Amino acid sequence: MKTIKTIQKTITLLSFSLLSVLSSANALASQADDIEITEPFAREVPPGAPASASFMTLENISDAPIKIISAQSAVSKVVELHTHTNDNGVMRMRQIPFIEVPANGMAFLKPGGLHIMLIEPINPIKQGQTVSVTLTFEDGSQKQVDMPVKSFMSKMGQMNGHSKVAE
Ligand SMILES: [Cu+2]
Repeated sequence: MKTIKTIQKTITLLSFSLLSVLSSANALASQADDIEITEPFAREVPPGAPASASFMTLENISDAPIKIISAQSAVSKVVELHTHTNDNGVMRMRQIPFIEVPANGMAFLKPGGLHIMLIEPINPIKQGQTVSVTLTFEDGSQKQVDMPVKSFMSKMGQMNGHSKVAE
């Protein structure tokens, strides 16, 4: 009898600790839940253009940094995370392995800076359309971002001499 009681006690203790593990796991939001996105937009590109890009402001409401490790979209064959670097006065862009949003901070994806590159658009990306880009975070959680397509060719034209900057 004594042995059975001990076993029962052990099982009770085990289930309690299992419950507390489960509930603490539930209390942790996914990284996708901790990221708030404002002002997303994609860039209009003419038919036949090799690539477009999408931009947005990301806010991390958690107290740990969060990384976007990849992005997907049905509008283009390849989607890459990019940044721009100033190479002796020449702006160049390059692929990066992740985009980090600092703890309780923000990341700004904007022309000339960080952006999500939409390479080889399957159809022309035109002003007035809505484009969806899905972000994948380090913990595997995902967030779909629906964004309007905006044209800012005229703005680019005003950037004399720098209008060759490709996004
Ligand atoms: Cu790029």
